[in-house]
Amino acid sequence: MTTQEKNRLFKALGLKPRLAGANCGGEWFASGADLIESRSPATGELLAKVAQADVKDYARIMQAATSAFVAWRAVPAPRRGEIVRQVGVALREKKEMLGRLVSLEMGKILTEGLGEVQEMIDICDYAVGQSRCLCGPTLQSERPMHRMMEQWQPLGPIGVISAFNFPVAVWAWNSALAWVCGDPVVWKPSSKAPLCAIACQNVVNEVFRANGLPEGISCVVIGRGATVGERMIADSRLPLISATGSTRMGKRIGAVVGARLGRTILELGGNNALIISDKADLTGALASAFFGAVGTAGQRCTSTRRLIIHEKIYATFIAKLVTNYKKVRVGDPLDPKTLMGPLIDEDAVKAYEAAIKAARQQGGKVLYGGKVIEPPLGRRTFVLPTVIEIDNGASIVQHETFAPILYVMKYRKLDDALRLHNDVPQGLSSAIFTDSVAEAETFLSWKGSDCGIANVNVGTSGAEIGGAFGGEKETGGGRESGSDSWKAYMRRQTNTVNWGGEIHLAQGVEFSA
Ligand code: UN1
Repeated sequence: MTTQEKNRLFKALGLKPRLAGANCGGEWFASGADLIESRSPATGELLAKVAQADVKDYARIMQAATSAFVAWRAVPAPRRGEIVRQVGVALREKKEMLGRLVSLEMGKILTEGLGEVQEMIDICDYAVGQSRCLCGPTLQSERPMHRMMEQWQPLGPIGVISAFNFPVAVWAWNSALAWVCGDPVVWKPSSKAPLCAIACQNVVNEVFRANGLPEGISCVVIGRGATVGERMIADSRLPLISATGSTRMGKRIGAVVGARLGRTILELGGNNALIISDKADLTGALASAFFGAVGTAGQRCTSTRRLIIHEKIYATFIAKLVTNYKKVRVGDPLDPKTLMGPLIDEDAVKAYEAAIKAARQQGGKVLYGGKVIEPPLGRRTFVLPTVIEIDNGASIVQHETFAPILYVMKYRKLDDALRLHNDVPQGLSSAIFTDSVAEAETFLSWKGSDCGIANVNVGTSGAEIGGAFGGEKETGGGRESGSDSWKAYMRRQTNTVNWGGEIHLAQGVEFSA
């Protein structure tokens, strides 16, 4: 991207070379002395410096969010939906710019950057519809002339902690739903992608201001985990913390929020496998495995990390896969010919190298890749996508490495494939490729995949927003986005109403003086 293009992009999204990291609708502020430098993962170019929020700024944000809750919860839900509809329109207008910024700051290729913005638009649409359907059932009372029902009420300000790899979409999944549910949002984005957060907040601010809404319904607080993150998770004014990140981080959040009996939605590590049966359409399986493992440079929670391939087709499939890998153009994420951009930073490259070394030591055989490549654009963040043949039991395979490393292994019987499949600590996404109904249904049955997401003839990554998103085991157990995930953002209330006048105790209990 030329300097001129960058300046145009910055102007359109309200970004400047020097920014402050806290906002609740009005001016941006931040009194922290330390600055985050946002640098392009591809070139190392300094994009902007962001002053971090400190304790005082956090207090100001929380003050705004708690008072905004009182006003926002009183706005009828469909009206809140109308505001979210307008956010969706504004995002459509800025889609190209935001998509470019995601590519520039995070390093995913442009089509994926645009796809991520599309996810924001989609969840806004979803939330608009949901705003008229925040409904509970009416239940039959055992008492005469009584009615029972269930209501869903706004919960309070929601803390959202998001990761670098989806620097805008995951926030939108949470915010669009939280807002229609009547909850303000306090967002701590990843310090590796602060500009994406600032740009999104600027879009939302314009819509909220045009509607005369008070400050505090949408808040951003960019700061250190030790300062801002720790305060958020311990803060009982945030009844729900929705966090995306590593399992290590999630265990800490779960413990602190659990100690105050708060709620969490945790979307943590995945170790997603794709089973490829000898009864599969291999063209589809190949395309899906390739996108799942190489897409986003393997930096999705849902990235395909393991292929469990039937022994009959193993050699042919691997040969085709490696042919595809050889054609991957690694380079500038904004160049339309590029298929794989850089990793987020040098630490990610170290993790990639360490995993490959460990895999070799643990008996793995590198079938393709395994190398850091000469930096095409200046920063040592470019690697070759890698295929390693290894046993599922190797300890490196049991870990999620956030890099384009794919472990491949063979199976003979479906039961063995399922055992390998589930034999990891994580449980986010999974898939089988097969044309056999029996195999497909087995995979989706109680003895099949133990993950939160299980697909047939669809890869592990690239989930639509309409489904509940999340996983089991060390993935954390929460659900975001579609289906009935909205319920986590509301307070459930059971109501019994006596319209007959006479007092009846439940269970036939008699009690009178
Ligand atoms: C993530 O990696 O945290 O399923 C989110 C997908 C995306 C979302 C991934 N829709 O790949």
